[in-house]
Amino acid sequence: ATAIQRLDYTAPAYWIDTVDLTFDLDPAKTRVLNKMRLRRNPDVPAQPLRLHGEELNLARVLVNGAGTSFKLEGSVLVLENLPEGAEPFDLEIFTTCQPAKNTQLSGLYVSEGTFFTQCEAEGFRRITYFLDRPDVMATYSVLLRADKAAYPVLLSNGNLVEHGDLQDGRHFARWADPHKKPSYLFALVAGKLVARQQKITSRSGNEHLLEIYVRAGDLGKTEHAMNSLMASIAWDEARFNLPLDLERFMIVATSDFNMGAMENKGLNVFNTKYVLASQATATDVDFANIESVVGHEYFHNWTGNRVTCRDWFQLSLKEGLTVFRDQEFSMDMAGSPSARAVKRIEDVRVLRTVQFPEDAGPMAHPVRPDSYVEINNFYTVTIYEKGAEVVRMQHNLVGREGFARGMQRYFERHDGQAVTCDDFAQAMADANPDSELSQRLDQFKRWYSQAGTPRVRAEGHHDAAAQTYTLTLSQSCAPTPGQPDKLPFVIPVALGLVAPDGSALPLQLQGEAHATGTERTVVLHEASHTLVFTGVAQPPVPSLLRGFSAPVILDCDYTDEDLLLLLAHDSDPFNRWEAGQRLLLRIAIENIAKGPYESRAGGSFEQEMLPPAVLQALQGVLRHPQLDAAFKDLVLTLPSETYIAEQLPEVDPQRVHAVREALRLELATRLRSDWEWAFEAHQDSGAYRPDPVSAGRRALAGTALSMLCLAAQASGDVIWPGKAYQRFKDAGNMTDRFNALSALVASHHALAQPALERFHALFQGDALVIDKWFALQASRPDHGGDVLPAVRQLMQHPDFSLKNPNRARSVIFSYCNGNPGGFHRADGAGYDFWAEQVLVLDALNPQVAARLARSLDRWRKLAEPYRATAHAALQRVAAKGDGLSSDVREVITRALA
Ligand code: HT7
Ligand code: ZN
Repeated sequence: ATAIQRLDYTAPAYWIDTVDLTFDLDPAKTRVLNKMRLRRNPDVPAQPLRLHGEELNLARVLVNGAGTSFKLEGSVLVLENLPEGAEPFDLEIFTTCQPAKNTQLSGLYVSEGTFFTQCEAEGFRRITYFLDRPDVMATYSVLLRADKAAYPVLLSNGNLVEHGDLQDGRHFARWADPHKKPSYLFALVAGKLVARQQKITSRSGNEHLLEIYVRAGDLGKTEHAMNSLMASIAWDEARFNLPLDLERFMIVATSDFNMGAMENKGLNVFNTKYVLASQATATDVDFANIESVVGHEYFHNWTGNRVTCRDWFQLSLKEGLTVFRDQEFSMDMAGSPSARAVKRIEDVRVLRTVQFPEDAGPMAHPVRPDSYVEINNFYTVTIYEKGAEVVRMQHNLVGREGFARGMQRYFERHDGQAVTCDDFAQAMADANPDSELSQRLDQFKRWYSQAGTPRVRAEGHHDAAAQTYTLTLSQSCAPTPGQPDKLPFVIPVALGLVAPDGSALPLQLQGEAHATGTERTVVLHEASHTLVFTGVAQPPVPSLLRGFSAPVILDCDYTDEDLLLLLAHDSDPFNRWEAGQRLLLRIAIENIAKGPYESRAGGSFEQEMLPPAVLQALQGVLRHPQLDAAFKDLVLTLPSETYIAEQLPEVDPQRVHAVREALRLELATRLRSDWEWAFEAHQDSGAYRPDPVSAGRRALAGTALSMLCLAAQASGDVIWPGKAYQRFKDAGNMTDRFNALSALVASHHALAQPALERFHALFQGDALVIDKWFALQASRPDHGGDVLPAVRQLMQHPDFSLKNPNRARSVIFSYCNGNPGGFHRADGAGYDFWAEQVLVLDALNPQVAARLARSLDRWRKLAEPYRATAHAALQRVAAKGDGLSSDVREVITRALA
């Protein structure tokens, strides 16, 4: 397959104004009659109509009711003899497809006896021939016909206009969507489902019907999703003045889904994982994810659906903006400043452990990519998470009110259109003409066009005599594929200065009449810039990039004492956490460098790694009377193996694993009585609520239990594993139960096995809980290479299926992506397993296979023998050549380039 280039964009040669679809639904052979009204695009030279299609059987093509000549060029239907001139004409296409055989889960497919569609990005062409591109927006009406007993519920986008019975036990429903939309937002669902319904009146007085459709036994698990939907609707109206524009808004849950959820207009389809929750079956993290994903898909109703993307290179226009909106929603829902900070830390953690490596690897691409082979490969953390950071920087440069004005300008200009990332930034700048964004818009837009994570180097110098503090900030960005040289970015750096006593210094730059505040944002736009602060009597510690004000790597030669000061006193909670992480990271890296690790592995590090001052500081945080439990939990969690590895020039994954495990053990044993206190002090007796404060308390209690089981395993103590087992048995909610089970499994205690068996027996038949059961075992800390055989064993379990993406992810992805210590084996067996699974999955579901194919993106960073065996595994997959999907081929080709 050839690469598609962003700069090759041309407007479509035809517009499609209306689409009238009739489906005769049958799993083996579904008939699709597609009647369209088209017209030539007068702005484009006359040319044949070329319609996309994939795996369709074409039966008939009529133009204005009469037969016409056509040809098939590969999968493209070409019509040359179309009416000339500007008059609209009718095109009727009759095709059939085979939903039951569709294991790719793109287009029309069957899941547990119910029909679903997934059309983003290019799935509509698997349903009918079409101009399957986001800038072709049409008005749809849909007639669904199916057997009534097997498919009692028939849904599509918009409003139900007619329904009734047909002969032979069949029935029909006709839906009309009042809004124009691109084909990727089309959806239908047909099956045996039940709905939780909720009527609401919006702030503007309009009435709406909200519905969440699930399988019959799951209705009791939809309350949280419905509450999240109502909260999302209220939030978007209150914060951005964006109301629900539909009489009816539906969510349908399916257990077979390639991603998290899909924002089809008025008919969102969700992975069950992001809908179903009860206190007995879902953890606090699940509850939070549901709120955020329900919000995300709902917010797409404006950012993505009302204003969509001109082409798929602009994907971040909707995804980056909508992630920013869902992050803000979750923060607003969380309430307190401290809970907001916790959410920010969690989001940044994802960005830095997943997106930064992507931006430094073979799949690095700009937020607005320049080319792709398979668009499905570009639903990446760069498009989503870095894209959200780029929107966040705009938000911070124009302020909260200014951002709301920019959004308003964006919708005034572009409602009903398919536009570009540039259009968004332009609206934001135009609505804020005096802002730094507006003044440096062209340079700011480099965030969209240049890949790679910029590094900011900070160097400070205190002049005691002059009472000045000079801070020089310089930026650079390493080459990425196809982009050897980078121009400077616009980098907002939020900063403050912390005095040796921990107080925040008033900030006054040379030339300013007086000090203003203790925090400000300086905008670094040159390669290097120097700031001189005056009135600084004693050497301060700079607190830089507060709240992670830009997606960059900050290099600053902090001493341990500097970091301890920030950890204890920084008024910015993000940087307080960051200081602790820097200290722990430094300790891990020093010890990784010490080697040889063989003699020190398995927790038998002779010398203590944590200096007393660091241990004391961590203890201080843990015991702090004011700090929130969720924040404490984040501070006391070591940087992940992946994050540590990313900081090293060359990675020996086993050494990273051994050092981190040993550090965890040390933290467990040396703070043992503090963990005991933390566990006891964070027990909740009241009714279960998944709010951030109670969830934080459960998280800290869970970490404490885990630490206590770890310490017990080393000392031979039986009390804490016993307590963990008891808690596992008696817990009143899944969070506590699963934390207890994880503590036993991670500490390799003998009680882990009976607990796992009991857990499986208790939740047999609940797919989402059984996914957790699989994932926990596949991601448990490796001891002497014991995880891979366990993973192979798990794949023999009767509950395992490769066809179900959630289940495949719970075992294979949990191992290959979520368990570096288990996966990166010196004998290369983890990589052999990976290659095997990529190839098997590719035959079933290329989208899921291509995601798995990304596990070895960073193979070039590995030390020997890992590097050579990883390389060989990649070559083994590549050797399949044309037998690979274009999805997997693109990922592997880039990795080997
Ligand atoms: N816009 C959607 C992205 C998506 C997707 C969802 C489900 C299955 C396949 C998919 N391909 C692309 C989801 C979102 O970002 O909201
Ligand atoms: Zn999205």
